Amino acid sequence: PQAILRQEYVAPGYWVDTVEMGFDLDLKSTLVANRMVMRRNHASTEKDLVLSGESLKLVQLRLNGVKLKKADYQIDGETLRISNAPDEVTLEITTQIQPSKNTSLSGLYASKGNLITQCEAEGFRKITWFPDRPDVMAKYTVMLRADKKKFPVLLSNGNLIDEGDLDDGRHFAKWEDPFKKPSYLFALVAGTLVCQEEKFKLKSGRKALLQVWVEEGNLDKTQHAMDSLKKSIRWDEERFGLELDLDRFMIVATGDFNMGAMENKGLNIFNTKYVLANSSIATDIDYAGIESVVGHEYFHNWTGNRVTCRDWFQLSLKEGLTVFRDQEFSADLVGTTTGRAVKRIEDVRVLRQVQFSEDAGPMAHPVRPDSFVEINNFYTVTIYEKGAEVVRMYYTLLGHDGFRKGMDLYFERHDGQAVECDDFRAAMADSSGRDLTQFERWYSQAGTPRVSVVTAYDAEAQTYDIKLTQSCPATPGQEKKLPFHIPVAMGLLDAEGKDIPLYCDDYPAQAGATNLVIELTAASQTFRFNKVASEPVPSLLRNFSAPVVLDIDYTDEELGLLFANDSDPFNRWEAGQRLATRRLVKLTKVLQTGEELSLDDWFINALRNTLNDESLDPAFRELMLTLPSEAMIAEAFDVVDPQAIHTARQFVRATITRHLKADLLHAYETHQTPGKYRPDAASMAKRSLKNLALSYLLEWADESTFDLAHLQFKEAANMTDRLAALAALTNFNGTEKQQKKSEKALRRFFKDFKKEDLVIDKWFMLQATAHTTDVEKVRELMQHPAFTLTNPNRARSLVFNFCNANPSRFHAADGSGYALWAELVIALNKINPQVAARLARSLDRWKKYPVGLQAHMKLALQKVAATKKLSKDVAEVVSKALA
Ligand code: BAL
Ligand code: ZN
Repeated sequence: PQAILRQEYVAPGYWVDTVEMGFDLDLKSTLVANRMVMRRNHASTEKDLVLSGESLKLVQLRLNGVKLKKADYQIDGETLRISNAPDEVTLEITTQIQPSKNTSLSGLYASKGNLITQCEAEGFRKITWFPDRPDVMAKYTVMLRADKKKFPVLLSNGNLIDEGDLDDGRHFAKWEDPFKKPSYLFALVAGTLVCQEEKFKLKSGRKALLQVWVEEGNLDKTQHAMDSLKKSIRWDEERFGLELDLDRFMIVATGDFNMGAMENKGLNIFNTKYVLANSSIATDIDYAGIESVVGHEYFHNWTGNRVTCRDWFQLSLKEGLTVFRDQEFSADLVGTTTGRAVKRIEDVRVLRQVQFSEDAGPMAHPVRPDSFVEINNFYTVTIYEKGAEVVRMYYTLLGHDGFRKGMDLYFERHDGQAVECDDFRAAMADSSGRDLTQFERWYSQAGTPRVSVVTAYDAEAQTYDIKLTQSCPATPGQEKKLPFHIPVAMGLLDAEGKDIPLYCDDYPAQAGATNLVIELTAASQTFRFNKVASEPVPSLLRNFSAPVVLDIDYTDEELGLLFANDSDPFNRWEAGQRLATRRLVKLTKVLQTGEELSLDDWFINALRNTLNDESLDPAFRELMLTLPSEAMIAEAFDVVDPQAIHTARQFVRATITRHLKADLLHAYETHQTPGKYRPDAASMAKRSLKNLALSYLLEWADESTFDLAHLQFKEAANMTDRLAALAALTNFNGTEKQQKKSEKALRRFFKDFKKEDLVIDKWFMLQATAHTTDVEKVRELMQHPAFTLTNPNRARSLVFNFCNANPSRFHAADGSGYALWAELVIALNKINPQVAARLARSLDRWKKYPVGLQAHMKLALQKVAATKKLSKDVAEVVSKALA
């Protein structure tokens, strides 16, 4: 398939001022009438009127009132072209579509008898012929007509301006969106739904109607989403001075959704996973996820909707910025310093594990890509999470107020426009008076930069030099990289672990500060610190101030000092991760030579001290005690041995438990949360430490710990505790009798929650990620009546989790995991190309494995590549992997 290039952007030949749509809705066949008032864009080199369409039956086409004959236009694949059209055009198009046959979940599709749309990025063209590109912004009026019994609720963007009954049991609703928008923000929902609603007073005094729409029977699960929405509205007013611009804001939940949620103007459509919660079905992690996704979609109303992207290469303009905003929202809601750090650590873990890996593989691309075959493949962790890191670096460089000034200027300049990443950077530069020219490389160069550190202390002169040298590995299409502008937040610790005042030659204005942001802009730079009385321990990249790998040779003692004392909680955690990784890597290598494994007491004692340090937030202690994941450990190797990594990590976990059993039991017992379930930060923190302790306790098994988990499973008053106990039981390597009990618990869980799709997803997920689950077991689970590939959540719960989160089983030596993967990618390709392409990415890093596994993986990739009727989504992923 043809790649689309950023450099070949051409402005649209015609603008669309207004769109009037009429829908005669039906699951099997929906008629769509679309009347567009268009005018020539004299500034464009494109002289034709060009529309996009996909899977549409064209019923009629009229231009300025005259019906067009076949000879008056050309259809070539997905493009409809009218040459020699006048400057002012009213185009009327009627199309027929078949929602119930649309399994791609893009465009207009059916979900449990309801009709739902998903138009980002290019789904609107599956509804009508349209200049379906984000720089064409128009005002929409939408008339929805449908059978009143089957579709009692009819929703679209903006305000409801009319509704009523029609003949034959049908009814209508007319919606008008007062804001012009790109077609990807169009939405409609029709069906049987109920809502929780509330009037909410905005800062200006205006009242907005807030609604959360769900299937009948789910109204007891909407309160948290509603609360999150109100918090989001308040936060954007307070932090960024941005108010909701609509009189009505709706959220609709559907169980059939490709993504997490979608920010359609005034009518957000969500995956049920990010709406439905109550204590019996949702875990603390679900509660936090809902809060952040509700925030994310709401924040898009300004960063994405009011100011949108000129083209899809600029996707990170809205996504990176909005992720940064939702991260800050969640952090502000917790409020405390360690609470913020916990959130930061969780975000960085995802970045490192998933984005760094993407950046090192065949799909590596810059935050602003230069080409794509299928834009849906570019809703990536690079665009989102690395994009958010890029925005965070402005924040670090310009400070809280400086960043806000930049945001204000961005909206002042670009409200109502479709713009580029460069425009955002210009707003940040112009508002602060800073030269951010070099900063552009964060958008144009792919790959994770490495910063290496060499230090030199001169006791006589009392100077301390930190030499930073940056490099960035080659990525597909980019051999050589130029230096990045890297903010390095840092401090220096004395022998007691206290921050010392900093006197850096390059930053005289900040003399005496204990925390400084030094800026690395050259390939190599030395920063001199004066008045340093004794050799310090450097704490660099505090709060993870840039998305880079920091290569620094610490001794265990230095890491121990940082782990116990660093005033920056992120770097405290980081020191612990370095200590653990060092040991895990060594043990993995020892395993490969067949020598005996051992773990030093010094490390175990450092963990013991942290576990028992009651002055520390339990959520922070949970993070400090959690070992790097198997995927993270794999990143430390050129050639990955998933089995050895798994065994090494299990050995460390079991050894920690053997030594810290009493401490873990104490933590377990003293962090209970009796009484009513509360999803507040303090209670969540307790549960996280308690359940971590439980999972450790079951690593060094005996009757009492098994019974502890079993009792927790049976008596849990909330899903967080129930699922944690069930996970511990499922992974427990015990006697036959105990295993029978664990299996019974799994069956019980299924029976108790069989009506709750989101809980059944968890049931599949637990088994998909269990150490005991091999390929055969996954095949068996796929035969379960509750399993289906057509529902993305269900497919992800079993298949994606097995392929991506159970490495030691997925990478079975006989290649059976890859054979299963190929079958499933091919099966999903027919059903839902977007979801198939996501699964296809599980083999991205195949060249990192031993040659024996590589051979199996290559065969599996080739099998997928050779499949007939391969979607361009999957074709792009596997062809890049094989390149
Ligand atoms: N725009 C797609 C879903 C999201 O990022 O909010
Ligand atoms: Zn987004």
